[in-house]
Amino acid sequence: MTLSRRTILTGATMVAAAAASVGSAQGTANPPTQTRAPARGSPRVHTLNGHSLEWRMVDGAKEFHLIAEEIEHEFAPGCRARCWGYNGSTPGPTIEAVEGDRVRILVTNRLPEPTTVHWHGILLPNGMDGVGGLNQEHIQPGDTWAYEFTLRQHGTHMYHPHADEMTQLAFGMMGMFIIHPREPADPPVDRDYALLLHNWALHPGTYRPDPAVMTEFDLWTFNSKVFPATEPLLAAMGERVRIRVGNLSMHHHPVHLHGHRFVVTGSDGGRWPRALWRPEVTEIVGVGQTRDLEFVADNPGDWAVHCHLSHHTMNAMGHKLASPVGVKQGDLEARMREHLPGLMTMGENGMFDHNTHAGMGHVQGPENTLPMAVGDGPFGQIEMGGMFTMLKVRSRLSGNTDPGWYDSSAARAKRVNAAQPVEPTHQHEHL
Ligand SMILES: [Cu+2]
Repeated sequence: MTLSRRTILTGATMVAAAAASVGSAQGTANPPTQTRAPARGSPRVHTLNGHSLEWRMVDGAKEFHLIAEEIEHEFAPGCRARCWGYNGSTPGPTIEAVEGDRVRILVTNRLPEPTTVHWHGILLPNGMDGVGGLNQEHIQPGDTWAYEFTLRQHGTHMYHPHADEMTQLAFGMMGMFIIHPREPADPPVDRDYALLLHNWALHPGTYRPDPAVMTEFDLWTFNSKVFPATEPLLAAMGERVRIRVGNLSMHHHPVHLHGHRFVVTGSDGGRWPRALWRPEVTEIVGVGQTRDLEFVADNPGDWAVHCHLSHHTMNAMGHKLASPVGVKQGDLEARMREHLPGLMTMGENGMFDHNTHAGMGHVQGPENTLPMAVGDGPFGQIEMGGMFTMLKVRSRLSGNTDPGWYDSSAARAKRVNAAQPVEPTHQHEHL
């Protein structure tokens, strides 16, 4: 085993595979098959890297079936973990219904411990609220319970266990619950995306999240994926786009969109009156909150969409090392290599070099651990991870196919020959 400079950076002990090999998910039951558009004029929600839960009409109610179970989850190629989720995925499938619907949601517990489901933000009878011990007895392993209520509102909501939350949320149990309005939204949207924010304490070299961690997380995810495994958002020029963002992580996240202004049009409380809509380019989505962000895609290109906390657009890293930036390392590398073949010192001039090498796969970290920052772009390493994806706006798209990189050659920053700063003038007197 050789030490790498990533190891030096992270300070991570080379943990021998801490967990047993990750097993495959337990089977899922036959899902209902009927599905149809939720409401006239409303597009179906596109849950990035995910899907909506199918339902069938039974005794006058839309019947959904959630199966709580252990799953094998991939955050991005090179990083997997044994997580808990619903119907084979984390987050669980998005539940979509229409205001006024009667819904029945069967919940089967295939976990090794009791669970419940709380319907976060949904107005319902007290006995349907899903707080274990308060509103109901817990759902024991092997049991199936039915929740049934009529949807009296519309908006962007969520679902998650209200039983051993510390473990069950940390392991990935959550999903979106989207209620479309009975009347089409005004103005109608052409594309409706859903993103659920979460954080994971998947320590380097391990295969199961650590539920005891409260602040120092290793992975920050959009729909339980990290960049570059996060699916891009697509929009054709002129289309109105809604991004529904929910947050069931342990941190607040300022979600930032490049190239466009959006208006914040709603929250867990439903669609806001227009007088409350406000233009933003960054919107903080607090823990337990949802926000609806809407904009017209009117600026072609590949635009970054990300959390603006820079550590949230990175993958696992050490939190306790002194900063190496500006520290002259001299012949340290050569001398240490005598004892640690393959070692590379790093960080003297910043982290760019390290990110580039790591992103190209030249630096091996602990097993099952992604580089801090990766992503091949058209101009080199994007140096991102975690909560990062792209909005790809094009004059035309072919279905949901990724159109590839945008050709920005018509207007692109370029290198110029001007090493000295321009002499300051007194322009401020002549504005
Ligand atoms: Cu964040």
